[in-house]
Amino acid sequence: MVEGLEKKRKIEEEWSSIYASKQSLTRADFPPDFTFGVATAAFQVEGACDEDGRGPSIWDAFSHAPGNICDGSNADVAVDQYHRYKEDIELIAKLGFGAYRFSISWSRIFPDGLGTKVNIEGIRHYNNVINELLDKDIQPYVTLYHWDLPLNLLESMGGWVNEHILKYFAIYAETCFSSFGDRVKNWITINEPLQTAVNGYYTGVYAPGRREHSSNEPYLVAHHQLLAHAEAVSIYNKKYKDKQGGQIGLVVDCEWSEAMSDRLEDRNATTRRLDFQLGWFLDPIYFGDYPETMHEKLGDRLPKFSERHKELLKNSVDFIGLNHYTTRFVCHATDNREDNDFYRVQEVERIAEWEGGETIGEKAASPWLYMVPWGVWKVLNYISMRYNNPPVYITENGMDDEEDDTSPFHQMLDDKLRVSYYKGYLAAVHQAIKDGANVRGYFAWSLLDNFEWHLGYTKRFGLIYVDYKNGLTRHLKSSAYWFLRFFKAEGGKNLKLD
Ligand code: GBH
Repeated sequence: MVEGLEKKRKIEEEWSSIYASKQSLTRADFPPDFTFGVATAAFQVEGACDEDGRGPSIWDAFSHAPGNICDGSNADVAVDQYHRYKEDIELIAKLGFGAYRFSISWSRIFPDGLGTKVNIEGIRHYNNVINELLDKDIQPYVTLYHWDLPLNLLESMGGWVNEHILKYFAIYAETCFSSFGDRVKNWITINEPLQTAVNGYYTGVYAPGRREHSSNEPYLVAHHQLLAHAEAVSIYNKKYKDKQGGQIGLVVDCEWSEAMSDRLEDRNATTRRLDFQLGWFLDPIYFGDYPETMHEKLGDRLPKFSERHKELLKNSVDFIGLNHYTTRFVCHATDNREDNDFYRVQEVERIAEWEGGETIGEKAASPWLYMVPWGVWKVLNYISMRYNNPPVYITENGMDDEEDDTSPFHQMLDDKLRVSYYKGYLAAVHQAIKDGANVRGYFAWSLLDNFEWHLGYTKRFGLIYVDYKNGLTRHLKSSAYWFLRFFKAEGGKNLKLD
């Protein structure tokens, strides 16, 4: 038997007997105050790139530079949510979701990022969005930073590698709290700082596409994002929280890592892997420093926290937002086959496919995405165990289909694989709650097909299909109807289908 396969089959067997008992799961099986929402991010959906005083972001520059986006596209128009937000909110309401996670485009609020002059048009736009949501009884969950740094902050000072960015982020965050916090009760400072560090400054597949100083910049960029998060939270807690009565957290992304064998070195490698994803950001918040494993492997490359920073970071979240999509088996490896030094330094190898073709789960369209529902069950239990059961929202979960203009329309809308993904993953979340994990909410990624970063419009993550060839019209997929029924069983709201 090839290494790992026996273990995988054992886990699958255990999982399938749990799953068998959850076939008819509905919203009513989750706690009454559990939040169900859908998510997007400004750059991926808004478009209107130079309207109403918006300044350029690093993703505008990056996507316009030849070779960075695989289909040569950009997000100048994206799916035009800037103009169609009412229609989109209407759809969210119609499907029965009670929350919408979206992000604010920093350069709509401060076009050059510097925080000297607020762009009133930007404030007006998000006021409209927030008011429209509340009107429809949908709670806004607002991300302040989902990767679209004002371009000027990169060009004038190097963006996240420069400590001065903390000041500008603090001004921006406070402007949002004071402008919107009377109505927004759920704040997220930063989305997936790991990705900005690793893909922005290591592999270079995300903006700003840097690779040149990959032995230290990713760690600096992560460090400054953590501190910017903590400064923003401290402002919120001191000046706004009591008055406004909201909560604030950080969104991290984490695959589940399952040890390839019970050998100690594989188990240690798996811990290391989780430390380099999750512990990197959560250990400083809960324990006051980076994980020991990172210190061991990185030595001086890892920036240090001052005592003041440690204090600031400690317990700087009311909840953890978890973006989770997929899972890998992990083993110890010093002669790493991955062509990425980020994994070489960790001395881990990640496995999703075995010789002979067996995979860890069914494949989605993105090459990294395999459907492994039991992974979310395990990662939720891991977080609960390691960090003393903090409140967790799953802030993203979903899978993608390949854009295929040869498939008949009705086939693209009948996204059976996505339905089975959500059925499986929600059952696994349900099981984690049953085990005692403090899960408070769940957001599907994404409300609608959108600009999938370096993969352009070639991947479709939406519950709602966007017809790029016909005026960006929206069409519900089977998965959207599936959610509608999932809510309806409880006698949910806004159920009229037409
Ligand atoms: C999320 O990240 C993002 O928050 C969201 O904006 C995005 O649309 C969604 O994923 C779907 O991708 O191409 O091999 O370099 C999830 C974590 C990390 C998954 C980076 C994709 C790129 C791998 N992502 N990863 S690769």
